[in-house]
Order: sequence, then structure tokens, then C-alpha cells
Amino acid sequence: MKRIHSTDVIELQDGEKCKLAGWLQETKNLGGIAFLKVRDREGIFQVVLVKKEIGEAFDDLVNIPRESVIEIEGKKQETDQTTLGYEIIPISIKVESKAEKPLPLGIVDKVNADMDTRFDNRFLDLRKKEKMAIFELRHILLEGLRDFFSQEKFIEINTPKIVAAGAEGGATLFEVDYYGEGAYLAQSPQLFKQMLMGAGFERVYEIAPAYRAEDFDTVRHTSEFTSLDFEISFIDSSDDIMSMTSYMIEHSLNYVVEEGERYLDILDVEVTVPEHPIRKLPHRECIEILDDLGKEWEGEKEVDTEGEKMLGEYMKENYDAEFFFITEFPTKMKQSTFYAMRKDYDPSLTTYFDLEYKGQELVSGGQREHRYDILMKQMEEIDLAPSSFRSYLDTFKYGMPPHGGIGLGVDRFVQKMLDLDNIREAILFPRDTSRLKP
Ligand code: AMO
Repeated sequence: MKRIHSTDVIELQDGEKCKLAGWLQETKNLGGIAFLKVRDREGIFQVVLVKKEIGEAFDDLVNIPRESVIEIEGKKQETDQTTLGYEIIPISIKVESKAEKPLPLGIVDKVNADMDTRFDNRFLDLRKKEKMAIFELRHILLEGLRDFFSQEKFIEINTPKIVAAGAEGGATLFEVDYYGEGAYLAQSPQLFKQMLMGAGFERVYEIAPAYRAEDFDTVRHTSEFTSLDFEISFIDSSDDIMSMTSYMIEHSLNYVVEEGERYLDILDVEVTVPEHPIRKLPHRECIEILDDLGKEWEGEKEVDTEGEKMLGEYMKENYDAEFFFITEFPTKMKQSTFYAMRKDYDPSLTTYFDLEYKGQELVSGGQREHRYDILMKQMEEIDLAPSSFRSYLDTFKYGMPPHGGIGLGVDRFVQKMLDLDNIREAILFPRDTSRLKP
């Protein structure tokens, strides 16, 4: 007989035979009768054991430890005694895998274990339906994003994660020993995406891990994160990139609202889809708003983490906006981003932007400098050795279209979409300064 899920039982006739399996969540033994609550991916079913019908087996079955995996062949019995409307009367019960006692972590306990205990025992933590719902929704979000890119005729690409040079500056590079030669874990697929613009792909995207040796402990950074990157060619300006980003956000969140209702209900979260186009605020206006809000500055007036939070609240209050772009970042703030195109009417400004979501940076991107001589000049300004970027730079010598793109932190997207207080909750097995296992 083929195994079915708890949610399929509803389709069966009263008395019909079935095979179910899952984790034994709870046993309620009332002496002559006992109830086993079993959990599978879709939900819960209840098995009824009657002592006088099954005899000695009763004592063995009521003593199966919690969280063991069991398989039941039995019959559906309709009843109005449970909210499910049915119970399973077993014909046979097989213990596939017995759980040890005590469990390092309760699955349905009311007390919340601390974060370290949960992540040390992540396989158990993820058995909780609210935890699994996060990853069902993450899957739906990624499906919505891929759906958008397919519709827009993007090619999904895979670029190397072991690289010879970094794209985002040296401070956050992880070094690896590559057959005796120095190499790094990729911080971003940025340079490869651009090379593919030189190759004529025109529209590419990648969803893959990116690595940053972040030296601090925050609720929005990890050492390994999933980066979604796209790059498009033959653009007129960075407005084309922001427009594509807006449509991507709108499409993927609509997809989550349509396909993810069941899991959003479990988490009791409502997702708001922004209307296209998403509002744009030049960096200098952000500073003016922050001045008006009375922000105290330490050093240069730049939108920092605190500023992002204040602006997020301001935009929500005044425009009911959860998303907005910060545009026209000053060149001096993006100097290390040597590939950023500057505004032709004012080179002290770049075409670079961030997209903010609920007071946190979700995306950054912009138009790239595609003119070889200007690109070389921008590298010289910050003393970058062209020899480290030779194959990248060659792309610009033989015909490069105007182009640009973005990087979006998928884990941050899930975190903010579901109002999770820590990015780690959106990652199955997070990596940070103090965690390499499991
Ligand atoms: P940036 O460095 O701003 O840009 O990264 C893009 C987005 O990736 C996410 N992110 C992170 N998420 C979790 N932990 C981290 N340590 C972390 N670092 C970054 C953020 C961020 O907005 N090459 C450019 C993109 C481009 O221009 O195409 C880049 O990587 O959500």
C-alpha cells in the first residue's frame, strides 16, 4: 500500500484502509484506551489503541518514545470526538526508528529553548511547524522570483565560488588555499555577471551562496548568505534597473500571497505587496529628513543602520511604504565600488542605489561603468592593481554594452517579509563568527 499524508485521509471513505507514517508527537494513555498523535509534513493524525482489542501490544505501543518515526496501517474511522473528524484504527504499527530519551529539545513544548540550543539541534528545531513554515515560504518566494525571471527571459547562471579576486573590497574576504595558491570565497558574482554582459547574454540572474568574513555579530549579517543577483544590458540609466527591481519585488511577493496563504496563517503574518513604481529618495534628501528627525551624527552625514531604521519608520508613517529606494549615493561613499558609473552631470554622485525594506537594506545595485578608460581611471583612484582583474578588464576592451544590476540578500528578504527578529531564523544552517556546525 502507498503511504499517504494526514491531509489525504479526508478523501477516504469511512472504514477505508490506509498507510500513514510520521513522528510520534504525543501519547495520551487513559488506561484502557490510548491516543497517539502523529505528525507528518502536512499535519497531524490520531491513532486510537484499545487495550482489550490489541492485548499485550498495548503496553509496548504506549511506551514508544516521543519523536520516534512510526508507520501505521489502519482504517479510517469517522468521529465527532476530534477536530479532525476522523481517527485511525490500527491494523499494524511499525517503529521505523526509535528516538532516544530525553530529547535535547522539545518540539511542542511551550517553553522556548535558547537560540544556541535550537541551532545546535537544528534538525529537531525544524520539526516545529512554525519553523518549517518559514522554509516553505522561502521556497515559494524563490519560486516566485524564478517565475519572474523566466517570464522576463533571463538566463539562470552559475558562477565560480572560488575566485582569485574580490568584488567588494578586501576586508570581508575569506581566504582559501587553492593548490598552494591564494584564493578567496566569492563575495558576489558581480564581476562574472558583467563578463556575461560582454558575452552578449543581455539578461542573467543567479541565486547562490556568497561569503563575507563579517567581523561582527548582528541580526542582519551572516558569513554565508544567499545572494540573488541580476544583470541587464542596453539600459538607458539606473532607472531601468530600479524599474526591473520593482517589478521583481511586486511579482514575487504577489506570488507568496497567492501560493503561501497556508504558511502565512501558521506564522500569523500578512505580506504587503508594494505598488509599482517604488518611491525613490536621493541620499541627500534622506540626510535632510534625518536632520529634521533630529538624528545625532557621528562623523560624516551618511545613512547608517540607525538612519535606515529611522527612515523606514518615517516612510511607513508618512507614505505607508515598506519599500523605498535610496538613490544617488555620493561617490565618496562608494569609492571602493570602482565599477560604479558616476552621474555624467555631477561626478560626485553615483548611479548607485539601495532598496530599503522595513528599515533595512535589502538590495544594492546600479549602473556599471562600461567605458574602459574611465573604469581604469576609477581603479587608479583607489590604487587597485589592474593585474588582479585582468580577465575582467579584458571584457571591456572588445565591445561592452551599457549595463547594470543588483544584489539582493535572500535571507534578509525572508527575514523582513516574515518579520523575523534575526536573519538566522531564515537560514537552515547559519554560518557566523561563532557557528560552523552543524
Ligand atoms: P552588497 O554588498 O550591498 O552588494 O550586497 C547585496 C545585498 O546582499 C545582502 N548582504 C548580506 N546578507 C546577509 N549577510 C551579509 N553578510 C550580507 N552582505 C550583503 C544584503 C545586501 O543588500 N555586488 C553588489 C551587488 C551589485 O551591485 O550587483 C553587492 O554584493 O541584502
